[in-house]
Amino acid sequence: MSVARAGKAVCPYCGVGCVLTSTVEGNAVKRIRADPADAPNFGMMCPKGALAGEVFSDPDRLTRPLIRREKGGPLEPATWEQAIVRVADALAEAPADRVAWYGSGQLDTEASYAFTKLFKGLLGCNHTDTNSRLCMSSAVAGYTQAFGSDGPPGCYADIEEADTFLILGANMAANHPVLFNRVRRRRVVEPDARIVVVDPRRTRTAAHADHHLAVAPGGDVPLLRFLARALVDAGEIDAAAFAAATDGGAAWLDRLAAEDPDDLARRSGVPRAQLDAAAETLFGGRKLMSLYCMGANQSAQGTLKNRELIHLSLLLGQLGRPGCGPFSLTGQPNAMGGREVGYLAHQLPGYRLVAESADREAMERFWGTVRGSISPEPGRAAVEMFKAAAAGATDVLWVACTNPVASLPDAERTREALRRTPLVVVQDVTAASETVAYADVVLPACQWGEKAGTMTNSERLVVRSDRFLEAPGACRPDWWIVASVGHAIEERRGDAAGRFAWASHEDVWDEFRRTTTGRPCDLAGMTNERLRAGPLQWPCPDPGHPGTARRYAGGRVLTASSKPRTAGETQETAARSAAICDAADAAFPLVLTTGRVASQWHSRTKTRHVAVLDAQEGGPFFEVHPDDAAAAGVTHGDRAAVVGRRGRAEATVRVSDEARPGCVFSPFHWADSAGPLANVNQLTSDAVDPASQQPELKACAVRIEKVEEAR
Ligand SMILES: Nc1nc2c(c(=O)[nH]1)N[C@H]1C(S)=C(S)[C@@H](COP(=O)(O)OP(=O)(O)OC[C@H]3O[C@@H](n4cnc5c(=O)[nH]c(N)nc54)[C@H](O)[C@@H]3O)O[C@H]1N2
Ligand SMILES: Nc1nc2c(c(=O)[nH]1)N[C@H]1C(S)=C(S)[C@@H](COP(=O)(O)OP(=O)(O)OC[C@H]3O[C@@H](n4cnc5c(=O)[nH]c(N)nc54)[C@H](O)[C@@H]3O)O[C@H]1N2
Ligand code: SF4
Ligand SMILES: [Mo]
Repeated sequence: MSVARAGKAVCPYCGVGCVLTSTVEGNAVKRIRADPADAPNFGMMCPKGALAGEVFSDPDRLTRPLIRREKGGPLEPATWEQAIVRVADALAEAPADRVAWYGSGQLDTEASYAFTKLFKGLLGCNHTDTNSRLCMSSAVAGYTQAFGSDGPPGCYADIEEADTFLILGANMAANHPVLFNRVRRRRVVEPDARIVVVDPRRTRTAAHADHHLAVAPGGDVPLLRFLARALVDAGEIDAAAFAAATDGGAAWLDRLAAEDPDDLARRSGVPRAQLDAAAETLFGGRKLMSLYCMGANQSAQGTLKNRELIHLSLLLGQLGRPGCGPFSLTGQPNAMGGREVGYLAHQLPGYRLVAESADREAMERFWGTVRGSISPEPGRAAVEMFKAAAAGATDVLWVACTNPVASLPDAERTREALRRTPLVVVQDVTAASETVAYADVVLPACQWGEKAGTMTNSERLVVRSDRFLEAPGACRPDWWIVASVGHAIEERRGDAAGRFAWASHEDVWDEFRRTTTGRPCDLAGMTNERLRAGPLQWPCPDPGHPGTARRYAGGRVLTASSKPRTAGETQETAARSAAICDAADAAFPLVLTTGRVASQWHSRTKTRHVAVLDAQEGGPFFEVHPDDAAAAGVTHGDRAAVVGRRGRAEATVRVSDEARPGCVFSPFHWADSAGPLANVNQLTSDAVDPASQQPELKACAVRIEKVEEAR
């Protein structure tokens, strides 16, 4: 196969989805440029993107399939045929409810669709879920409950028109840097623009805020209700218009009127005067754009936090208007695409649901499978999937493009799930993933640049990436690996349907795009030819359609009544009773929150190879407020343990008044390979949001103990 001398691809890191052009010499990336012609980055990129060519220098790169003949034995080299037969036989022989797939928002759409078709279509198994459950599922639930459909209403270009940015639970300066540059530039162009940041920590993002509200963990819902109440009390709201334009709005306003603003302020953990001042940035018909991420989603109240953010836009009557609206930032480069293919346990392609009989029948017809072959029961969501596996409920667990040992809450249970499951299949690019150590079959995949494929960024923009590098050894594109297993299972069954007989990624795309015809995320008009020419935003129903920047014009949404729905009383009551599930007490007086730093990506399988990035943080750390450090008897630079109800982790103490008193922050980038106690997910709680099943990774109760270093 010939390889191009330059290629365009979506940056392999965050959901901003910058398009990067790589110049290639030999089989190595020589230089990466952000092409000014390409949306959405306008010639910008951050250091991670600029240095993304260095990830190819991985000494642990997987280059051939590996098989472990028995648990405890060594991983030995194998051929693709041996590996595929081993996986296909195991999947075909196990009962459909004893197999599971755990994937990733970093897989391209083609691979994500192939996995969904293999498990839900061919095997009749809905136990498919991904790290998106740890990431975006509260946003999915929030949008779907409010608008009758997932997916953001607006687009990045709203940033250039907004007056007030409400950035909640998002450290954009570190984690969506190019998009944050657009926010900052807006304030230069329009000096009257305001930034309100809601985050317990004084982050790099908060440093740019006009108002930093250092919310108490679990305090977002009362904080957002306070802002809503302030709008009403200031006479900024046309209550009759709001009630008429929404489903449930009148009752919602009544409940809001019954709240006591002082009580809301107290529960938010932010002084009333600061809240009053921040509320004023919403007055006078100013255009509000809310930008939110894991501080909103990773919570047992994640769905309600999303809904309260949506309520603010509805109250202001701004849904569907340029420069306005609720905008959920996606984390991974294809977090959106995975939702479109329907890989979460309750979904089917094209924003369909397994619980809807019409949706199941449509997909059974499309896939040419027997009527009734798709189970009507939603499968196990991520946390439930690993709990079940740890309890011995699973025979085959296929993990692709994610490192659950490092990233799922309650790491010791994740390890137990992997030890206990008879056949663990791990499809990855590097043995640096902690999860590979638990694999019985390792499937080596191509990484970015070594394969072509399609991804959707935060603003529904669908981008095709080129292949411009030769993959090492026997690595194969993810979609090819799935298709080979699907084909082998059909052959075993004597089924000649050829459902996986795709010759290229373009064949997979062509099939997938047709599943979305007439659906909310309609991308049927995005032919391969068009995507080769440039990106497009959905909905894009036919090949002549230009794509859609903003949905819900005139405030009309996809619910039965076309009106947005407000949250119900039961949901609000539940949120009031338990702000944090794993709450602090005398034994565990502090709240640990976890997240990210600018220079590292998740479990560091990529960024550890980029010297400049890796040098930026010394290793795992706990950021602690001076008062809490003093109370625990630790000082800056000490080695300390953070101890919680499920385990402990150790790291270096950073004393900083950027921390909120009572809160400890630790990044989750360093896991088992950085030392036996580096993995902060040994502490995190598996409590989940009841609607979204998203775990509460942002809050668990801990105490700090000094560790005496052995001399
Ligand atoms: N450099 C870098 N960039 C990344 C990633 C990465 O690993 N590294 N990962 C990508 C992915 S997958 C994702 S999902 C995004 C995540 O992007 P972000 O959501 O910005 O990242 P986090 O650091 O996890 O959490 C954001 C903030 O939530 C705050 N927070 C904690 N608890 C609460 C709370 O109760 N309320 C509020 N309001 N805030 C709270 C934390 O203090 C933190 O500053 O980043 C993407 N971009
Ligand atoms: N405590 C705590 N835990 C968290 C979070 C938090 O804020 N706090 N955030 C959660 C969130 S939002 C997320 S998104 C997750 C992320 O958590 P993970 O998904 O576990 O993180 P990564 O390190 O990105 O793992 C991706 C894996 O895919 C491999 N890979 C890269 N490219 C390819 C490819 O093209 N094909 C294949 N097959 N493999 C590839 C990489 O080598 C790596 O092993 O972590 C979650 N866990
Ligand atoms: S902002 Fe995100 S997508 Fe853009 S270059 Fe940086 S990491 Fe890549
Ligand atoms: Mo994420």
